[in-house]
Amino acid sequence: MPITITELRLAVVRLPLVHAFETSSHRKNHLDHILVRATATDGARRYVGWGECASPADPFYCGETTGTCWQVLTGHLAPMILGRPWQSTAEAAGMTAKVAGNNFARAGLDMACWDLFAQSRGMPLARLLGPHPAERVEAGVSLGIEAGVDALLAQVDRHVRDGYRRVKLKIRPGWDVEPVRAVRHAFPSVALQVDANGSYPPSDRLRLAEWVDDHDLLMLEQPFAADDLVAHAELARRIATPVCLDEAITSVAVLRCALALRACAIVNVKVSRLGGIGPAKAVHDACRAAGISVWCGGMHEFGVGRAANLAVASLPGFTWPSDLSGSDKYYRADVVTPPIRAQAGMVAVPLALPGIGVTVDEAVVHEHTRRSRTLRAAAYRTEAPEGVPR
Ligand code: OSB
Ligand code: MG
Repeated sequence: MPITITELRLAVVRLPLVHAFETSSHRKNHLDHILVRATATDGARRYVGWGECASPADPFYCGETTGTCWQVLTGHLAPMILGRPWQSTAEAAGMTAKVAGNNFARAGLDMACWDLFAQSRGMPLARLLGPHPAERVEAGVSLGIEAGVDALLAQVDRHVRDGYRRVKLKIRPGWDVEPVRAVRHAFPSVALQVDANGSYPPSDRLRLAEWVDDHDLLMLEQPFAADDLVAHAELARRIATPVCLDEAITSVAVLRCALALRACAIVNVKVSRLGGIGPAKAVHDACRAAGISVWCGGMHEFGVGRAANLAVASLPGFTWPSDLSGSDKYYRADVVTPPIRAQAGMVAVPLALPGIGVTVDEAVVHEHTRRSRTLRAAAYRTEAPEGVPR
């Protein structure tokens, strides 16, 4: 029976970070993500599905921000889907297909649709995606830029002691070979990789080629700007360390360009960056067909987005360790129960419940909500006013 979304409740939820996170472009002490709560019916039963827009607040990772996601969700995506029945997640995605770009905004709604659909089928999301989901995914930590090498070594030490076996370091010009050498020296057996978030100019490729191969790195992620596939291809020819693309891969079509140019050997699959679970699975499938390995990246998701990431990461092409950590690496209190935790460097895929497989604690959501709005199908023009519920 078709599913119709009757109400969408959007909330900007702020969670403080346990430890400030700095990348090549910005430093953060808290994150504002938009939670999407979709109420739907299939005629017989009522469902509540959840999604998360994990957009950074500032347009440094990509062009989107929390503000643009809010605008696009409330002004465009929500009106396109509210009150209109759909039979499949592809049909639901098709309803908003004429919106160009805005993948983070789209991902929040797409995730909620997959949650609703999986619940209506009585299936955990991971099982809906593939017949043989992995029961657990290899975890990993992504460590930000620290004030100095000693502070970074302390962070690596803490997480290795917690059981994480794979560590990703953020690098940028001026913070690269020295911290990487120090971490490799202190942790000779840790699986190590680096992520530059596009911070190197293409003219730095000879300098990069001089040091990257000397530290037994699993991969070098996105050294150059998102749209500079040629620079990545030229570097990939010069170094033995595999080049991985993150920001660059925004669709299956761009992935095909990257593969045609041999710009990468590995792809970081992110549900948020790709615009949802459907496109993330499509990129996984295309990589698998092309013999390219993938792994699951993240955007510091709260429990909702993290659960969806875990379901996607249970697909068979995810062969490298992920950026999925226990939520306690980021947040003191998360918005879902049971809390997502890493054990001995692995995170369990939620497989016990239908849908995304975690329960949202609405009291916690409410407590941390900065702004909210409810949009309804039947009375769209008389939607609830915007406000902070308190
Ligand atoms: O480039 O992978 C990235 C976080 C925010 C923005 C970009 C990135 C990241 C991470 C963190 O590396 C991954 C995570 O722990 O969720
Ligand atoms: Mg990255």
